[in-house]
Amino acid sequence: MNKKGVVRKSKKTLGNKISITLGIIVVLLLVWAVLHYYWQPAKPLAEQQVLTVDRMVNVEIKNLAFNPEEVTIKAGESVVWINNDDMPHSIVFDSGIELSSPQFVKREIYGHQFNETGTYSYHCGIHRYMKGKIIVE
Ligand SMILES: [Cu+2]
Repeated sequence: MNKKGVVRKSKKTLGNKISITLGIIVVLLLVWAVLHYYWQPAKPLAEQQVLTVDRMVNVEIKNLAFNPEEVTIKAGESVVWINNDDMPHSIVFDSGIELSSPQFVKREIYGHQFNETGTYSYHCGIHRYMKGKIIVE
């Protein structure tokens, strides 16, 4: 009787330990899932490209539009977008290559140096109807 009792008790304790361990694992997984979903570290803008100030053309983003919408520059020159809207925007080339900026908010800027000639159509990655064009001669 006694032995059976001891065995039963230890089984119960083992079961409790397993449940607690599983509980902790489930909680940790949930915490990880939430963090993984919400925590996306933004790449520092400065790290992406170093620009020269020989010639920079500014494009203001205001009222969900790029102004000026079309800009002509020479190869090697840069375009700097200045967000003056109360919402985030981004710069994404229509071609899907070469340029895809992170989202940047009011009073933040994003710059890109254009070294290759060509016509670069772009849009905002968030508001796809916002369109602009950079012509590099
Ligand atoms: Cu936008």
